[in-house]
Amino acid sequence: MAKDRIADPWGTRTPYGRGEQWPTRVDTHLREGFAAQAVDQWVQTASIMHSNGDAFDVAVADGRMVGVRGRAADRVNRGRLGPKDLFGWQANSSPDRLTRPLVRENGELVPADWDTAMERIVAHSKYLLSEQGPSAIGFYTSGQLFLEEYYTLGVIAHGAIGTNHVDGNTRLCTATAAEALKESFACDGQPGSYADIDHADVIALYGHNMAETQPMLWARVLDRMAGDDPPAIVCVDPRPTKVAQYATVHLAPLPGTNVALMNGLLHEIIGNDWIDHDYIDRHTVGFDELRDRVAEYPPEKVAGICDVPADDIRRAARLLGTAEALLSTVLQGFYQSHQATAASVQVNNLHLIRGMLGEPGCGLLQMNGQPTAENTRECGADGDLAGFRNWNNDAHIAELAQLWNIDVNQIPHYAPPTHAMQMMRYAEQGSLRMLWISATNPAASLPELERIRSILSQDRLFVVVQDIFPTETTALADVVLPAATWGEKTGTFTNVDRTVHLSDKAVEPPGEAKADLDIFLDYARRMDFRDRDSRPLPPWQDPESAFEAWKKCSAGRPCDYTGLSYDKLRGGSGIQWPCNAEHPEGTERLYTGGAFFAAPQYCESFGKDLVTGAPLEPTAYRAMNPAGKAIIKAARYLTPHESPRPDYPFALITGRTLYQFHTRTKTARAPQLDAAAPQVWVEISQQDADALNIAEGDLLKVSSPRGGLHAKARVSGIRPGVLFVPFHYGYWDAAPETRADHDRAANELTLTDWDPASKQPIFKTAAARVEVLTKGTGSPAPAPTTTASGPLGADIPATVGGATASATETLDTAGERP
Ligand SMILES: Nc1nc2c(c(=O)[nH]1)N[C@H]1C(S)=C(S)[C@@H](COP(=O)(O)OP(=O)(O)OC[C@H]3O[C@@H](n4cnc5c(=O)[nH]c(N)nc54)[C@H](O)[C@@H]3O)O[C@H]1N2
Ligand SMILES: Nc1nc2c(c(=O)[nH]1)N[C@H]1C(S)=C(S)[C@@H](COP(=O)(O)OP(=O)(O)OC[C@H]3O[C@@H](n4cnc5c(=O)[nH]c(N)nc54)[C@H](O)[C@@H]3O)O[C@H]1N2
Ligand SMILES: [Mo]
Repeated sequence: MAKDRIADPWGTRTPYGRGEQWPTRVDTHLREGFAAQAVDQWVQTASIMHSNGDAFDVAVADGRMVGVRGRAADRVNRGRLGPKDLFGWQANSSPDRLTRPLVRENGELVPADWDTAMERIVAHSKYLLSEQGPSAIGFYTSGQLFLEEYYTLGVIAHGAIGTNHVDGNTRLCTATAAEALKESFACDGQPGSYADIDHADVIALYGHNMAETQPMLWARVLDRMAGDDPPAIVCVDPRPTKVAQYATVHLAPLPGTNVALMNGLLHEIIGNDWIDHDYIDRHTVGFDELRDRVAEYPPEKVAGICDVPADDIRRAARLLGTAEALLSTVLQGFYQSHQATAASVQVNNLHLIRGMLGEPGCGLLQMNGQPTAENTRECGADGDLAGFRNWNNDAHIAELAQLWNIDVNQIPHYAPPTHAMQMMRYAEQGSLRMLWISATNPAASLPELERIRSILSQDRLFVVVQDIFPTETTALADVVLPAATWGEKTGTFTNVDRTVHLSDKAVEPPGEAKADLDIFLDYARRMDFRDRDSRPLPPWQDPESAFEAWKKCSAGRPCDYTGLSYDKLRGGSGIQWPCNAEHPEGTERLYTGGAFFAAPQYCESFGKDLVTGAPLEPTAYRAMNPAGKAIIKAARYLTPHESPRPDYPFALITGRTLYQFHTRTKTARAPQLDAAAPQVWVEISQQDADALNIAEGDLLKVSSPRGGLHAKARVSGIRPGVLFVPFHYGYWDAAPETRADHDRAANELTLTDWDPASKQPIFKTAAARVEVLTKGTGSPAPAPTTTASGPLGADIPATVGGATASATETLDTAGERP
């Protein structure tokens, strides 16, 4: 059957009952007028526009992409595709791709050949290494490249150059997921499985708008809701998301109060003795401190802090406390909010005290956001070392030195790796002199853009930007390198629930664009990096040899890939790590039976103080947790650093809409997606709109102490006192004469502040005000009606896609019900 998948992003229901298998539904979209018989080849891949890992095949005809079809055999999506995957691939063949390197001459970026561009980078690197040493050079990468590329970059940066300044935009994204896992389990790595949705009787989503950001995972939840014995849903979000609309209990706390809320829930769960004493005794340390801490947070007190009814807290706690199989997911409403790590750790605590880990339905998903964020972390291309190795454990550094065949002192491990916000600070102060940015657009996505623009445009900072399109950031570069992307190169990546997918090359890249892997390797060869035996470093030359090298690095570590190969990943489903001789078909859940990766000599991290971020010393960790159990860490609620006040009376939050991806370099180039949400807007509650005489569609100025933007008002069901602005809209697609106005991007408003433990910037807690610029613009806000931004007024035309947004759905007849 055919369906307008802009109008209905989630598609047709395939209901199933608790403990049953999720039926398949194969979604296909081909270019308008194109017949499936005319497809030459279907090439295997997975989604690159969210962390879910939805698997599909790209249709190729005459050497061009012409459509997509979900892979029924895959454990993640069983054939389903969301709107970004159905339509987003069109961006690849957009005529304005970067096809030649650019270098800055007399202030202007001009086309150059690869030799010229690369030799500039090499000359600059050599000069800085001899004048100042490795710490003059920094790398800022992504959560959207492939595993092979991160591992290569990590070896070049940590091993060959020896700089500690390596991070990914994962710092903005899932640094808190990683840190929360390290605090509780002393190691990164997602405990849960998506199949836990099939078994859970309660599903709790904390600051996670799954309906819009992992729509096919949400389709799985919707299918459970439509089947026998549906789960209860707990939603914690200040906005009326689709998740909230389906929730049994929706808690809408004031932004930045998550720790208070979590402590209130834990207060009830412990107070009612809904806890597993035996599990706590056998498998955890630190419970007493938690019990004493949360005793200070009775529901009435928490209700006052969060502005949530005390009875709702009790109802939610009862659901969480009495669930037989509880699945929890956590995302940016926690990770990018005040006290990010402390709040996320409380969700881990809830699972630990209820003994709900490692069994069907008892899932804990500290979600990733980006498609390959997991790989940035495990390969050591962010502020971590390859294979979840511990920078504070000399034996782990020695292992890496041996793997890479270099001197142990070449690998920086005198301090925790530098985080992205600190790298920007070093660049601002002048000690960082070269920044190589790959597959991220910081001049739109980092907080406080006026500051970021001034840092990146300094003369003394040499900026290399490796992208596929011209962006706000390429505009500030000294050298721009045109990359080949997903579909034009081969590699692997790993989703939230540790499922590894292979993505094969389907078509040739445009012009002279080169795969990121080839660019990094070309740099290494031109720099003539060598190991101890004078062999080229890194020694591999293509994706598969890089993957084979990574397998060796991962051997014996929690993220063990040794049982995987390109061949094994071709044809069937993705496979979950660890995959090795012991678990040849992968591992569904971690931590079954309370077996953790937390032993002092094995663990990735000794943890940090949640308030100051100070790393724990190895001896202190050993004393606290000699047997390698899970660690229960309590936290006190602290007031946000920037709270609403008379001149900025609103709490400002920023985030996503279903149809757009990040800074829109891809989704703005897919007509169906662009049209569904073409411009920025601001969501405001009816109560606040009435008080300020604001109506739907009025043009507002939204300001914070850092800057302002212009956006039409969407009067929505958002809780009073809170404004929401999507962060997708920057300047690259604005009319050239208006680009310098800097009046569209949410990050003009956000502040330079980060969580003490994870160092993740705080995009979701700031103060703001609104003024009316134009009353009655004659049209509503350009916000979707199908999502959290749905209007309160009934007379607003619904978001639809029309004929070009049609996809076919082939239902598994066994799964179809009357
Ligand atoms: N359509 C789409 N999907 C995507 C992406 C995309 O750009 N577009 N990006 C991908 C990436 S990289 C990521 S990281 C994920 C992000 O996925 P999500 O985290 O689901 O998305 P966000 O919209 O950033 O934030 C989620 C919710 O947090 C709520 N929130 C804000 N402040 C608070 C708070 O203080 N407390 C609580 N409890 N909630 C709060 C917001 O109202 C919002 O609904 O999505 C991935 N999927
Ligand atoms: N205010 C606010 N700001 C936020 C957030 C928020 O919720 N609110 N969320 C944060 C989060 S979670 C994230 S993940 C970040 C995302 O922030 P960014 O990473 O800056 O966003 P993208 O638009 O995904 O940028 C990726 C860039 O890589 C390019 N690219 C795509 N594929 C390839 C490739 O294969 N090779 C190369 N070399 N380049 C490629 C794209 O064209 C694009 O320019 O934003 C963060 N910023
Ligand atoms: Mo993200």
